[in-house]
Amino acid sequence: MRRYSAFAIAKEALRHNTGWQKAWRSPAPRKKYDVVIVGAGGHGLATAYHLGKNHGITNVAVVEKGWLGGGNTGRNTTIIRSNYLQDPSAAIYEKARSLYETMSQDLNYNVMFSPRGVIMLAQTHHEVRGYQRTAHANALQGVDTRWISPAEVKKLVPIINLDGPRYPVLGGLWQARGGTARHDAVAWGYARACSAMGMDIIQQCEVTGIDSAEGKVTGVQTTKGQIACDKLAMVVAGNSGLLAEMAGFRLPLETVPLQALVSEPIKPCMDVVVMANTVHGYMSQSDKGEMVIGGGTDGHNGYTQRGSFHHVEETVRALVETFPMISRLKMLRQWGGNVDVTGDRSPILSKTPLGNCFINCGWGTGGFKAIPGSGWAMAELVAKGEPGPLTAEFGLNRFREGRFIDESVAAGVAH
Ligand code: FAD
Ligand code: PYC
Repeated sequence: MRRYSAFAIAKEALRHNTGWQKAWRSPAPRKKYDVVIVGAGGHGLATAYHLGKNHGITNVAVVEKGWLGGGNTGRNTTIIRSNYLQDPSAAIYEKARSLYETMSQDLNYNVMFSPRGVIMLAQTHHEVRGYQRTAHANALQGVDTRWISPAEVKKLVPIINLDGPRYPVLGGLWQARGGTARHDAVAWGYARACSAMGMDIIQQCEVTGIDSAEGKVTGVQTTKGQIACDKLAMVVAGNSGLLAEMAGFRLPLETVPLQALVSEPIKPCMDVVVMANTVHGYMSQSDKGEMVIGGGTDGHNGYTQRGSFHHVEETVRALVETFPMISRLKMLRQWGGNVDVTGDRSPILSKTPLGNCFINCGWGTGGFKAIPGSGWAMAELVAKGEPGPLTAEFGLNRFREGRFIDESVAAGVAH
């Protein structure tokens, strides 16, 4: 792989950009791989990357039914934070956040990580107590967050209205090192690095069946033919239930639409991310100037990668009290994804009833921020066949044993 650098840009400028290579190869599938990963979203690609980088396993195929990053990874609102309540969550999300800090250098690809800070507003007394508790938990976990007063909120977000008649701002949970990153670039950067390690990323290749014998996976049936493998990792977010059904087991999650929208671009007016969870809305400003806005999940199951229009209206209506200026903005575009939500709002990184088959899912409305940590942890699980420190608590068995990791508040987005 040719490195991207200032020198490479200058050299290409002199020869009219004729020397750039494709960022990744698009090979036909081989007959067999050591590991097949289903799903070329951020989590699948990060798993492949860390299999190669941390464990030296490069005979890997990442099989994608559409185009890489075309699932939730390319549809999310890119908020990165690690201010969760429970210790296992703080560990994996903080690992991820710290990996985001060096991701552009590690991948030699600019993922535009912008640690601009994230505030979760407290707009009820219940939320004040909840976020103060999270701040204490985070202090013990080594996660850098703190409770801030309404005056500090106003200083960070001059456009905010603190004195809404229904939901005044009573303070907030502030994570200065949280922020955003360019979602497509995360997928593209991993894809390029995986391809350079010799891995095959096979797009337009849907897995339609799973072959097994004597309790073990032997391969997958795809729209590009049968592919044999020694190990299989399912990393398909909102399609996890469908893949599990092909493999003959069930998952404790449901798939629901989650939508977002952007306004027309305006001048810079807000340089932090604000989440207003009581009213189910959140907002940041993109580098292009659009206000990026999202809300809670739609109230029905769905696989269509779009949501219902009334939800857009409800989200904007909820935010207008706290951000009156958005009443003057036009919506530029709106889209939806399918998120996989578990009962305790925590992910599943787990062995499955099939011996050499592993699953990574259940990130729900909040998995973009987790991509590098999840890839790191999932690679360890697949390579060693047993959970490591970051995945130990996130197994499927927790639902049978009642060891839930309740993150219904820290998940941030209502579902
Ligand atoms: P995906 O990116 O969905 O990748 C799974 C891939 O599997 C897809 O590309 C799909 O095509 C492929 N696939 C499925 N079935 C098959 C098959 N049979 N064969 C082959 N391939 C298959 N998280 C945050 O942390 N911060 C946010 O601000 C945030 N905002 C969000 C806003 C919206 C509107 C949405 C929808 C989500 C948001 N999320 C956010 C959640 C986040 O996007 C997801 O948790 C994360 O992207 C999941 O990544 P993934 O790689 O697991 O899944
Ligand atoms: O998990 O922080 C999050 C989030 C914000 C918007 C959607 N998910």
